Amino acid sequence: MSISASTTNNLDAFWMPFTANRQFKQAPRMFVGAKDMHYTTADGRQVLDGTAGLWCCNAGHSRPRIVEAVQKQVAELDYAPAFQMGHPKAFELAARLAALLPSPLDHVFFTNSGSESVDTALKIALAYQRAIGQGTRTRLIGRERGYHGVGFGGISVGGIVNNRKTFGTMLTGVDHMRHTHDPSRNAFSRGMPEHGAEYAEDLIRIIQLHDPSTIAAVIVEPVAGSTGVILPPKKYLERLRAICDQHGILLIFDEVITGFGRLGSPFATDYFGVTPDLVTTAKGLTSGVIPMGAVFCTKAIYDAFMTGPDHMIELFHGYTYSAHPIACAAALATLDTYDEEGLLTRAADLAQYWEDGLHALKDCPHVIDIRNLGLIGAIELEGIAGEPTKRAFSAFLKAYDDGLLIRTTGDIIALSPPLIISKEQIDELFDKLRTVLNSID
Ligand code: PXG
Repeated sequence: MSISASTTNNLDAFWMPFTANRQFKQAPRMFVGAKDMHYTTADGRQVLDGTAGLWCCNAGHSRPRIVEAVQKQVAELDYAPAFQMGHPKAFELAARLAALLPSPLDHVFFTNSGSESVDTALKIALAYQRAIGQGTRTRLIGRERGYHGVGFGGISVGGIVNNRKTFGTMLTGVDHMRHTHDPSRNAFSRGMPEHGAEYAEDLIRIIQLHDPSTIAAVIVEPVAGSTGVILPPKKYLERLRAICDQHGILLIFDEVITGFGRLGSPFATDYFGVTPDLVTTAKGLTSGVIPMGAVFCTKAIYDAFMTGPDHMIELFHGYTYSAHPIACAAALATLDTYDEEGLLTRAADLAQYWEDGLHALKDCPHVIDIRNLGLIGAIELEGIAGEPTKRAFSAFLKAYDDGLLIRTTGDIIALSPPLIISKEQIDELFDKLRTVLNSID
């Protein structure tokens, strides 16, 4: 494909999300194709995908089964009303997903993104507490440095300063636990950090401040991604679960990035052996091909709503595109691909190899911490004095020039390749990254 066919000479109109628009428009980076582990750039280069797009293309790119399913579905049933009507694939997908999650997480509410999944889970939590006669429980608790998407619900419980500070007061009645990042004790940990289970006790402080009777739910990412990869200390999530149980508080795991095989188990709830009351997902559900999200809840939560006259709507919530037929077809074909290729557990087989390759970068210039779990990696660089984010962004630009896609947030490089990556490609990824780290200022 020629550059002129795939780019435009007017880049002005598109206000790009989470992007340095002026910098980008001076030197655009355009992808025009993707296959398996690689993107193709507008100038015809192959770029190794070190980030599964944005943590979403877990099955790799343009996988035949998914492509075919989407093509077929759009010609067969393009859209069906989501309210008071159904279509078979929505029920088939919900049943397959419910079987994939550990019991009792056996009901599914469909959305179109991680942000919508978060809003949905928070609303279900509030409405559930009211439905069981606990209507005083209106507070929502998140965590510092948490990322739960960009809706007002998500930024309210989220804890990333730049995502919040310009958007007013957001939801009221929200509080935040402290984050679990502790480089003084845990730097260069391999896998889960040893120290910090006691940070869960911060929830007790918040409960004592507000009284448990005012708190509906706690939401955390089991592994925090967007903030630059923060892993849960050993025993931390178990302790959060126990505190929530003790005080009648619902626990929500935001599995938008950990869901669908990222850690080597289908979900983080399997990996950590801690079962929340609600799970939010998106991204890997369709391997990024069609926007879709899903919220899982326990039977107890679902059943609490199934009261009153049969003809009454039980939950006044939903989206025009909830369980969109094309998204359902993409998700079903994605689950087939995951099954056929064992992708939901493949990261477990690669995790040690990945960890060894990643931690071998410890001696590169500027590296102050390395973190990993499953097929997630993070390399924290020392920021340039007075110019935060600049060093990591230089690494991003250099990596792109060298044929590797990485993500950066602050001065942290985050890696989350498609789950189909080979050992040779893991070697290639870290070789390229070593060259990048050795060449930036
Ligand atoms: N929750 C979590 C835990 C996420 O990671 C969302 C919610 C929101 O999802 P949507 O689909 O509304 O974007 C996310 C999204 C990155 C990066 O590079 C991470 C996300 C999105 C874009 C980039 O860290 N996570």
